[in-house]
Amino acid sequence: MSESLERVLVVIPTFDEIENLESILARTRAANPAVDILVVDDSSPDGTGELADRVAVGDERIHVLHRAEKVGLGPAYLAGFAWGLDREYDVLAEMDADGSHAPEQLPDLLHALSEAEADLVIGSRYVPGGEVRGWATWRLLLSRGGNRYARTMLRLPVHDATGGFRAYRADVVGELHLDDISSAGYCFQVDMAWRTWRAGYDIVEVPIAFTERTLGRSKMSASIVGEALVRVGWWGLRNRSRGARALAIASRRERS
Ligand SMILES: Nc1nc2c(ncn2[C@@H]2O[C@H](COP(=O)(O)OP(=O)(O)OP(=O)(O)O)[C@@H](O)[C@H]2O)c(=O)[nH]1
Ligand SMILES: [Mg+2]
Repeated sequence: MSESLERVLVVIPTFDEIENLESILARTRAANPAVDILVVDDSSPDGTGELADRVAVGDERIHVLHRAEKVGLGPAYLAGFAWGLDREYDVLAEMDADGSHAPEQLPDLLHALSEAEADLVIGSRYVPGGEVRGWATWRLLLSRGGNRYARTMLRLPVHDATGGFRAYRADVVGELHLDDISSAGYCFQVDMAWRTWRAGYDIVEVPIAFTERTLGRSKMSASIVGEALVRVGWWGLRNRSRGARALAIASRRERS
């Protein structure tokens, strides 16, 4: 990995993940000895936040951010990113706590971030070599349909824009105007990918095996799906012919 991408922060949002937390932290540490980890917990009633505090006592590179209430994945990640930007990490990675994202595959994402000279690497279920294990057909169709919708509406050349296993160059995250993001659910992932793309940065997808959680409950809901449908549709209609990416690239070239 190049010199400038050495300090990696893995942000793991949690809500009621007490059965999954210790295992995901141990696996992350074992497979990625050099990374720092930030658990962002929204006052989980099951005590996930307190458990994270106890684990953090034994590993000075695990940190915990406690938030007052559950307001969605997007705000949790934004708080985690702000924490990481303040501390000048080089890379901000995202990973679920439920075991769907294998921490053993994080090195593939980090490697692609430096070697493929990407600005954002998405661990993708929907590129050759990627797979989904354990989902019912309806769930897979929903995810694939949602991704096709985002790709078409936004003309975003990404196969898994809703995927939440990612690594960003922190300096790029700092450029994305995070202050005006209000997306809460899956839509947050699409929002971030689209912002990255429109700002003229490069996105690379690497194949991952996504495994349905075996413990705890999914937080996916009809309102999360509805939010994504409405917002992505609106963004697409509003921005159809603007060529924002080309403009962003041209203006960055001019500045450098
Ligand atoms: N801090 C915080 N974490 C959340 C919130 N909602 C979900 N999460 C966490 O975000 C990650 C993904 O949530 P899941 O419940 O697995 O939802 P999902 O992965 O979008 O849905 P599935 O596709 O069913 O797995 C998990 O680590 C959750 O604990 C929230 O409101 N706040
Ligand atoms: Mg999940």
